[in-house]
Amino acid sequence: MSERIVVDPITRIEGHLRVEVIVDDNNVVTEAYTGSTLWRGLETIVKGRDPRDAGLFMQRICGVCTYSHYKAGVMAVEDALGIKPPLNAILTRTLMSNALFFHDHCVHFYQLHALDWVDVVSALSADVFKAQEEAFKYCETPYACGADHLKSVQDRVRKFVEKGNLGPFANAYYGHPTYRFTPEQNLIGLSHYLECLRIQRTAAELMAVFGAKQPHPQSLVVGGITSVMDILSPARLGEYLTKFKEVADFVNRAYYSDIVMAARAYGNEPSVTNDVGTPNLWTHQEFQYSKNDFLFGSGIILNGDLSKVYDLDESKITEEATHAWYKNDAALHPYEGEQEPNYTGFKTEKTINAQGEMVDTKIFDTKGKYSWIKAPRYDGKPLQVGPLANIVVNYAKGNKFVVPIVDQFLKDAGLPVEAVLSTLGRAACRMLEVKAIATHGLMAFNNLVENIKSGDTETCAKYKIDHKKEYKGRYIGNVPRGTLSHWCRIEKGVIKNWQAVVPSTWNASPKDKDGKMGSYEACLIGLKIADLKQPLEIIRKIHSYDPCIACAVHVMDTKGNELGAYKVNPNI
Ligand code: NFE
Ligand code: MG
Repeated sequence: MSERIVVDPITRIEGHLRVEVIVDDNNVVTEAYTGSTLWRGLETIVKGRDPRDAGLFMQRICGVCTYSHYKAGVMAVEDALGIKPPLNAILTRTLMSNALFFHDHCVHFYQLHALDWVDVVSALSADVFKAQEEAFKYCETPYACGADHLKSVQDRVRKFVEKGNLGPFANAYYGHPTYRFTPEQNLIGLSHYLECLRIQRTAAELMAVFGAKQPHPQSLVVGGITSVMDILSPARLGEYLTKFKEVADFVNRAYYSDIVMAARAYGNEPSVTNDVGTPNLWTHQEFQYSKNDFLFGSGIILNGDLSKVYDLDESKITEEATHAWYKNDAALHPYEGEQEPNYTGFKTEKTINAQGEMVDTKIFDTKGKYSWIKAPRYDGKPLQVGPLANIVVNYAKGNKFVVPIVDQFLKDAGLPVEAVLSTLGRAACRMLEVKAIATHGLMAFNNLVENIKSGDTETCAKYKIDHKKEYKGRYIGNVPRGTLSHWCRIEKGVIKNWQAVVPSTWNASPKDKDGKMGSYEACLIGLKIADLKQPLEIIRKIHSYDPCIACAVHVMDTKGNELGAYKVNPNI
């Protein structure tokens, strides 16, 4: 008999995501549905507004990758108006992207994902001397892994446990049979979890050097940047360099070695090695470090075939809403996109609860609409975006910055390149993305200093908006969760339409009209779950994408009621 497992909400992510799967008699997933239970509507809010304000509105899509949408909002308008920002502005924006990726990926792996791999309770029984020795297997100069330090980590966490309160470590399935680390390896991971709390603050400060604050930096404008005094100040430049090196050191000596340790320990755990989700991978160039060059390039891989990388044809991008709570189901190009809500709610089914009573249960209406997330498609196909796509596409293209880092990792981890196409590989690629930034992210810094020294101090391009003209433009780029695009149309000097097609929208997409799944759903099919009451395998897989549902659906309460109605007149 089949059984339904519901995980709602998936925690340790941004926003509200519900997962429903059906498992067969062998506990193998045969059907999967992932849906967002929250809508925000930023695309609607900007209609009729001044395009110069779009970036500031767009960064409110999310509280995590605020800079992604800020930059995308500004650059989509620049593209529409034909503005070319000066090199100093381009390079400073890249330095801010360095900080965003450092912050995002370190926080994701340690604070949001690590407890899917690291059993904190087991770490308390580790022998600290053995753990100190173990750390040298993954790094020549291990980070925060001396026996004394590890003992202090155990003492700090034991205090929580003795109080019967696991604090930030609560609500995990400790002791689950798919945990693969030894107590000593768990202790190494736990030590780095605590260190990352400090490092993420440094990464946030790194953003603030040229962005004024983090989250929600403030220094981009259409045409360029406003942190003019900062890029001209040796003290501020020095501050950037010091903080960058502090985070890069953590990436090199803690994050890298923990992923090598995970790859060796989990390399034969079927729940993280067997699938890639959607095998169509898309990434887009980002991290411009000179007049024409980018750290990461663009491309599309279809059906996991690494021998061919295709160029993007933007006209093939659509979003449809057959199974999403919007009025128009049709597949529309983002320039024509719509987002008028049409909430049809959940279905009610009779089920037997733990007490043996028949009760009404709300479940996804899987034949109808079941998510606020639309279904983006490329030439009708779902695409997977994110660090896995970025690293694999760039590796397949022979990117000179990416290939040596990936090859070294595969050697250290003892894995073939195909192993990267998996849940474990997704965690590895996220680390490899920041490893590439830690290694090469200062090219933009050095070029900025050289450019200023050559006498070019320009920071903003001049432009005019002609109210009689119609404009359209877009930003496509790579942000921490993958390929992000913003598409805008401007008429009579104000925004006529705005569409954000966001990484988590691609990956968390519901089914389309043909029943094709997004990557979250696809990666769950065939998954065997050891204990239906502790679905850690589902959570680990979904967490590996670093879901951001606030981004994906860009207000309602938990019962689906309207919270309030607001009328904004943009002309006042
Ligand atoms: Ni809210 Fe985001 C990133 C964007 S989401 S985090 O990265 O854009 O998919
Ligand atoms: Mg959108």
